[in-house]
Amino acid sequence: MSLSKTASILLASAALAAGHGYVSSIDVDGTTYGGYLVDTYYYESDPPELIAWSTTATDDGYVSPTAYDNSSIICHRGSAPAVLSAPVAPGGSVKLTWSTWPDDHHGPVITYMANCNGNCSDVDKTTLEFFKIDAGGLISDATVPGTWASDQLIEDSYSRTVTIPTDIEAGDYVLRHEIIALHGAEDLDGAQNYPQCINLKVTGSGTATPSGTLGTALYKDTDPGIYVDIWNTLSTYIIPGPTLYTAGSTATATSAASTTSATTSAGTTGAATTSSSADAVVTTSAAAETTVVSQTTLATSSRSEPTGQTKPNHPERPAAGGDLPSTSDAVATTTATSSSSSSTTTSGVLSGACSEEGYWYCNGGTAFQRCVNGEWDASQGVAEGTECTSGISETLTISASKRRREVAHMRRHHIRPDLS
Ligand SMILES: [Cu+2]
Repeated sequence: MSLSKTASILLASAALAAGHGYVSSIDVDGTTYGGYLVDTYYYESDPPELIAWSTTATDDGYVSPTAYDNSSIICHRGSAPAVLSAPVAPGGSVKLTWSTWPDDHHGPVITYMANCNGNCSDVDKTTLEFFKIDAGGLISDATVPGTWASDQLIEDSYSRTVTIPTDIEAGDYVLRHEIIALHGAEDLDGAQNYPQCINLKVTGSGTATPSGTLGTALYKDTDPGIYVDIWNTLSTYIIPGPTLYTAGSTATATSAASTTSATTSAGTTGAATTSSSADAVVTTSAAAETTVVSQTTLATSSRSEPTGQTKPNHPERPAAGGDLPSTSDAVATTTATSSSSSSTTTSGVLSGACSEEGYWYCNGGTAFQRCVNGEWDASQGVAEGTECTSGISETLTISASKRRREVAHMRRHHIRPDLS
């Protein structure tokens, strides 16, 4: 690498350092623990023992969707297990407080747990299987780009409090907490993941063993909650990752394969049920979801990122005026409220078993379904003014109409905040 390029990267890193944040303290059932202060501890020869995992992300940077199949996505770049664990009772609370968070980095805040099946301090992170215990997404879209869980986190003094499921079995767990910034996510691979991990020792006499998903299988760059244009009004935002685990559900490691998504039965009934399931997704990912999706077989593209250690360029905003491919007004503008969907989803809807987990089915350009837990989920209409490319494929492609794209283009120029 040339000297000048090295210098410019160093400058970029320095400029960034103030921008983002990390989890700087954690309250577990009332006891406060220090976070891994990456901008301090990384440079110390003898950093303190913590419940928080270390990372090498001294740039306060993120993990790009191009590294979703890389171990960097598990607990951030260069992460290593924490030595300590915080005891917590089932039903207990964990409050994660970030050092700071930029208010223009809107997006969901998601928390998972994974059983270490032994001491977490020497666990192989690539074996951890995560189940989602908390998720906040789009809270209100009254004003583009919307009010997001990240905004709520800022409001709550840069913190979010999550509850440990009341029924999980005792043992050592990694808690994986993450903000996903979507301010550039209208471009493929424009989302930014900021994962953080801590160790917990769950006490009690629970018996549930939720099935989980490997960190490297949590997301795909084309997920509708990852590749999404928040600079257009969204009727629905689908929080990425496997389904929320709720205590008392029957989704255990042994039964997950035979359970089905709670929304599957809505598949043939058209608009009314479709929109209600979409609403459930907008608020939280909670109510209707009772199963844990096992996605360990998700296809991943054959990328060859070396280690994810290199910080990607920081495209906080795409270059102004650049013409975008027709698919970029995209995927997550999916909505069930389009007037056309009510009449078209009644025919051609797939139901029952499917074999290609995670694949999408576009029905006649106007509605789509996904293969979830081995079954086709409910049909949803595409947003007004858009259409999907018919057929079954790994990627759902939704093209915007000419008119819609012009509106989006204007927003890109005039409404975007100037981001650092
Ligand atoms: Cu940023």
